[in-house]
Amino acid sequence: MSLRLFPEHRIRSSVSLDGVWEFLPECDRSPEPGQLPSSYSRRLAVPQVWESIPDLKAYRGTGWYRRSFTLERETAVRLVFGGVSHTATVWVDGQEVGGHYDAFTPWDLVLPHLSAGTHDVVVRVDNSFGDHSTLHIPNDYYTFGGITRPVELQEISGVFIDKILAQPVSVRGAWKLVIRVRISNTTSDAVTGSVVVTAAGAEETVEVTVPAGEVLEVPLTLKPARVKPWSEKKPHLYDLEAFWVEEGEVVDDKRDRVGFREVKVRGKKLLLNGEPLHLRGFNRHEDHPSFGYAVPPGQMYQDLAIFRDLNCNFLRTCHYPNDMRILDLCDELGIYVWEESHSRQTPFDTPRFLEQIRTSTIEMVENHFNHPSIVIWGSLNECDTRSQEGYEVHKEVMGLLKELDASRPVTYAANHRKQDLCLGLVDIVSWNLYTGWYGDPPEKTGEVLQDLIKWLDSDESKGGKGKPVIMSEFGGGAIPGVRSPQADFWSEDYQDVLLDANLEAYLTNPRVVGAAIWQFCDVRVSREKNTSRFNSYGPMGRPRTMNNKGVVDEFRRPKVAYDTVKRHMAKAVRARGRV
Ligand code: ADA
Repeated sequence: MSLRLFPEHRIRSSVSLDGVWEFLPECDRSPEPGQLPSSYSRRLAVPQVWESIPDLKAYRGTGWYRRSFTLERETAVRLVFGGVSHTATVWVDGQEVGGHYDAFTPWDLVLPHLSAGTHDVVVRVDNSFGDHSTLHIPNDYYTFGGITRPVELQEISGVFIDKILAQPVSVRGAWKLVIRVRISNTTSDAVTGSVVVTAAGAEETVEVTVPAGEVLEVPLTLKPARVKPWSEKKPHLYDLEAFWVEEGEVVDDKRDRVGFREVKVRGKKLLLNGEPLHLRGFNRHEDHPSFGYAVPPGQMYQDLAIFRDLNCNFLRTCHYPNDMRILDLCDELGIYVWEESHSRQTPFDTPRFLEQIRTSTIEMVENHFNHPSIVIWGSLNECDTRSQEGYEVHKEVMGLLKELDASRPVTYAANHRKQDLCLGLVDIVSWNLYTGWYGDPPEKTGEVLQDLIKWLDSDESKGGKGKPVIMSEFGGGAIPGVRSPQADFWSEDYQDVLLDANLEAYLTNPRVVGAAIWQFCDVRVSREKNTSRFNSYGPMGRPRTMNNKGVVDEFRRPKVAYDTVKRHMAKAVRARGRV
């Protein structure tokens, strides 16, 4: 298994460190203070969550992982972690070499000189709550523990290609790729070489000198003769390859994939390649009873096959950046994605919040930039949009998203309706409305929406006048198997009534360009209550300590509302089309 659904390197040696590692949860035994474990009590799969082990189902604390690897020659190496939940510290051969916070973005460690022979890597993982963690908090999804996404060991040359960022731009019907290649020089000398980039039959070469110990960003533009655009109906992908050449020898490479498409907001519409988009789908947590959020690709594929069976084309990655492999699948299958950095009703008044939300946001955009399926960036789900302090944080994070990527519209999912002070900061207004669940009966859905749209368009001062609107969350709880002829709360029958009314109103309103049901599947939630003043989460409103608002249960078994969703989505496809 690797970090992507395709090999990212032909030249660079890259091996998977997935498999069974030695494991020591501190509920078994703690190492001596300041020492690495002298022995390990268990073994655990990577990637996996430790909650998959029967006596660790609710373990919240620290776990130590260890394995060795062998190098045939002295070389620089790069350890790449797809995701560790939620705080990692890494030692190689007993030396601390780095770490990372937050489960949902990839990160890497570069070790400039390792000798030939066998080396030892130890990873301490912590999924506890506390001041050290402002994004992973008691919440309406579970914070699992473990090395939860793939790990790769790469042998790199002294100078290597760190990233390729490629933005497709259409100019009078022709396409170009505006590219930035980041070359990292880990040596103590300046190095001169050539960057060669190819895609869709076009090629460009630039000669550069990378200063010692620095990362150089090399801009270049490719102008392919002819390409087929990317869209839901025709998701054409092209290989993008970058090579680093020194004295005529290709010493490093990096591959990605691109799709030629442009996303724009024009008035009240969201356009893909100039055509109006209508987004229809779900909020999907990365969660499964057997894997936690270490969901394997086969399960990702089943989930998207269910989206397709339900005539859906839209995935909101609530509430954090997703595994790059599901984004690869969305690229291949033509599923549109709203990806967001990690936050849900997150208090802003904690010491490390801004630092941690900035890192989650930067790492999301810089690692997922090239995915054509991502059409919207988001963050700050249901955070404080009613105070000046909250406005300042929204201004910073929405501004950061725009600074990192001016090519995609930005938004946040809001729940403060007419008290929202931040709508001027976004390109798309997104509302989480739970008509039929948190207030008002289902039959009031259309009325509540019309009243909000009227308020929004009433004057510029609201900040959202004339902007596209997405219904980013709506739905209700249904405990699997609970039936009720009178459609009582928590029955599958009531969820069916509620979604029928919500979908009828939201999918047919021309002012609404997208609708994401809350939520795809039932998911595990925290046992702990959140006691901050900005997050109202508590497990007592969550039967089974699950969020039961899925249209399928946690094992992806359909509930009664499944066929109602399918019918409404099919009607929307007929009425509003597909791009
Ligand atoms: C909010 C929140 C979701 C989920 C939902 C619910 O809209 O954004 O994460 O908690 O409520 O199920 O109540």
